[in-house]
Amino acid sequence: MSESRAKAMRLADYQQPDFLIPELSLEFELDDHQTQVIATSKIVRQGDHDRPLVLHGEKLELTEVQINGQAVQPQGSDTDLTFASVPDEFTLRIVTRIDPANNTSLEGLYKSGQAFCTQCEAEGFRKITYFLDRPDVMARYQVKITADKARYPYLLSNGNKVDAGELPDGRHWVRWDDPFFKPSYLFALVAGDFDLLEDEFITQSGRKVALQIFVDKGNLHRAGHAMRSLKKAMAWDEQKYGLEYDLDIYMIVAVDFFNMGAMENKGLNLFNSKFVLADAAAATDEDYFNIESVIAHEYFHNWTGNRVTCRDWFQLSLKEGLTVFRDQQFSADMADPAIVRIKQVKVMREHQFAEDAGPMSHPIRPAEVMEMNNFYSVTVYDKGAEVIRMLHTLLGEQGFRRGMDLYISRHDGQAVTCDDFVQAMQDANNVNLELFKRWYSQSGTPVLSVKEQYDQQSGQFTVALHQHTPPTADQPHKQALHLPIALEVLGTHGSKSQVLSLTKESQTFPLGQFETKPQLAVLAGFSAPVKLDFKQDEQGLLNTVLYAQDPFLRWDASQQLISEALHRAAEQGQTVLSDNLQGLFEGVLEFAPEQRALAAEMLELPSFETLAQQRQRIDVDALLNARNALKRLLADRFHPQWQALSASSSQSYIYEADQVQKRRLRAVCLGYLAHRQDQSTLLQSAYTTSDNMTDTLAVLKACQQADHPLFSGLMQDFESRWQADSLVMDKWFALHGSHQHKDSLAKLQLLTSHAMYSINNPNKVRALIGSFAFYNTAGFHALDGGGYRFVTDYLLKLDAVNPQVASRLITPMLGFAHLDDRRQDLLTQQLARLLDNKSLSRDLFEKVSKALKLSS
Ligand code: B3K
Ligand code: ZN
Repeated sequence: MSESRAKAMRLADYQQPDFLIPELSLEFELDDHQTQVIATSKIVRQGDHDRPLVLHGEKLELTEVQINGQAVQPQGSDTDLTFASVPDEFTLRIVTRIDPANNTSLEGLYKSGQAFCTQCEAEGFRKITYFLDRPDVMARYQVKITADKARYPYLLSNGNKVDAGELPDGRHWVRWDDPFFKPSYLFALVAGDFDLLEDEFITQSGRKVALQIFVDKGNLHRAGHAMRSLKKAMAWDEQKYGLEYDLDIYMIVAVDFFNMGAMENKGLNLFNSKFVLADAAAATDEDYFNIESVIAHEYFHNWTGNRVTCRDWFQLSLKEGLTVFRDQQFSADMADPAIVRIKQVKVMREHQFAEDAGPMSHPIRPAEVMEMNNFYSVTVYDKGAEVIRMLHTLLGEQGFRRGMDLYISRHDGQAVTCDDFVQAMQDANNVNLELFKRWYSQSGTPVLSVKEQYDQQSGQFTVALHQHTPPTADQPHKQALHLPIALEVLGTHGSKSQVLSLTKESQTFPLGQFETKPQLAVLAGFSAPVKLDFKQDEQGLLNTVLYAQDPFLRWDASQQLISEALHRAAEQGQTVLSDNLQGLFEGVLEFAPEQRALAAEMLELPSFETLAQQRQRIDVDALLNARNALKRLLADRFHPQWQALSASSSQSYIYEADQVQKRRLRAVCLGYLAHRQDQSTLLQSAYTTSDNMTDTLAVLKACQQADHPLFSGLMQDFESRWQADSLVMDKWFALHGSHQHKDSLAKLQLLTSHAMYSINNPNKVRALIGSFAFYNTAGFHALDGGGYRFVTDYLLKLDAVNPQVASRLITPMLGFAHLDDRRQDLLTQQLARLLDNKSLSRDLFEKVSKALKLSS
């Protein structure tokens, strides 16, 4: 990689664009290897300067350039095109050729199966034509697409279809006009042959919007849930935020080759088919949930992202943090809010805390970026959403809405910054959020220490809070943050909830007078993204589990109790079922039939990844052993209860709350039962009688995790049944990838040549290799270094095909400070091998170089 490509961009260096491009006309003549793009734009100099015009462009073959109709010869490089001197206002015509069929990076214009499609965020538009490919340059787009009519009956782009025609040679063309100014990252084009699901939505002001979902031929019956989700999201945004859809048509296209979940292009969303297609036989409850949430997320971007967009990519959390928060609110309204919250907190603890603790640690508004695609991170998205949630907690529901209204009305049609957002919240509520803004520039996970004090004589109960953020790879010094701390005080006469506002390093708060020392439970609803350091005895935690009002607090207390027991067992090399732990499971099992969903969450042991984030150093083998041993002990001790609660229901599958809760609890129970040798009949029959993917997968997962002898037979049966279904086979690949078994690496090797596997398809790579690296703890961290070596070998191949996917897959190799010296050495050696590769992508280079610096 050349030196220039390794340079980082800094937020502090931001400058307004020297030129604007208010109008752009694009003409595409589609061809697998020789697509011609004619871009005609109106360019206007900004301000009084004579600087050159420098357009971005990558992997383009330039065939013609004209300024105001006159041919010119700009200076080209690998990454840009420079026009030394240009008029103040002019028309630029650029003709380029591109090769979509060989574009395996899935960025720019590429082919997914037989269809043409695009992905431009963040900086992919420059692979389509030379342009000012930055979000603060917004244009009105007119697009004409020409292609063979038989192979590509649908030719789609943003906005409204305004004209169409046929050519004598079997080709046809369509013209699209998007009336809204937009940055280039929101441009989209699709051409292909699809099945089409159509519906409509009447907005609150009475406008009719045509809704269209395009799916691969034969998949129409799987698009209904996505359509229902879209309509729910449209109605919810009107009701919750008064935000109405603005175009006459909203299109969604599902494709099989996609780097991420989905993309919010104006009026023409592109989706990974995994987040569109669902039917009972092939999709799980979790798939149904995710589809609803991703469809909503992309829809919500129409206002938070598209109408009000980002000034520069450092501000990505402006749209992503806010839109994740909005989709979280939506999901909480559609399902059980406590369960939805628990799911989000697990993501924070398993993945975001790990990112903060590793070499890629960055604030939600990064200060320095080498490859923007590396910053579509759990920090920018999920911690970004936590920051918005804290604002919501501090301002209250109505205050937050006032802030949103002002933000939207003040900035509609603009490209703005995170500061603009906080300013709107501040102005609408007459509060000072200066200190709060630190969340945008400070990385790291704060540790909140809690000390309670009870004065026997006066009955006064107080709490002393102290915050401390340990240094991170990117920032050695940290400052105090503004933290909303929601807590519950459980006295003999019920419980009292309140939110404390911690603005200093240490503060003491009086909590009232009590006859006897009450029970304190801190961080209700996970009111701030922090680690909690609150030494409580097991009896106190048990009380919280049983008596707190907030279901999140109850779950969290159960997880703390179990986590501590597991760490103790790992340290002592011996796992026992203590009285308190038994008491916990007895208590939860008692209310499990009434509160199924919450009980299921409590009965499940904390994941290895969550446990790993709770200690500075972990012993991988000891912790894994302790977790498995506890599972076996619990399997035996509560055997009759697991059996009773795992009885299957006779209802046929529908995706609705009551059924979802039953299936979830049943899956947890099967997970324990599979650890006993006498349950083969029950497991086999649960597999055979299942009429839906949720129950089927529950059996497979249970057998996989317990390494049950039934596993391989069931997997063979599953494969023969589903071998033609690409999305279902991803589940099968993932089960193999994460199967902790002595032969797992050999199996993995074999599966990379399976007929349904392809290194070019990100879903396959994530399913097989991703689930090995992220979740096959024993295999990935094997002490002979085989797991690390395998992933590194694979990354070297994958990086040449698709750097974005490679860069996501490397995550588990980066944060190793908490591993033992031997594993740290092994990982360092493999990272050094990657760095030795001179053609390593900028994506991987940024991560690997940071990781190696950290460890030295
Ligand atoms: N905005 C897109 C993500 C684009 C990723 C670019 N590497 C999806 C979303 O967050 O809605
Ligand atoms: Zn998004």
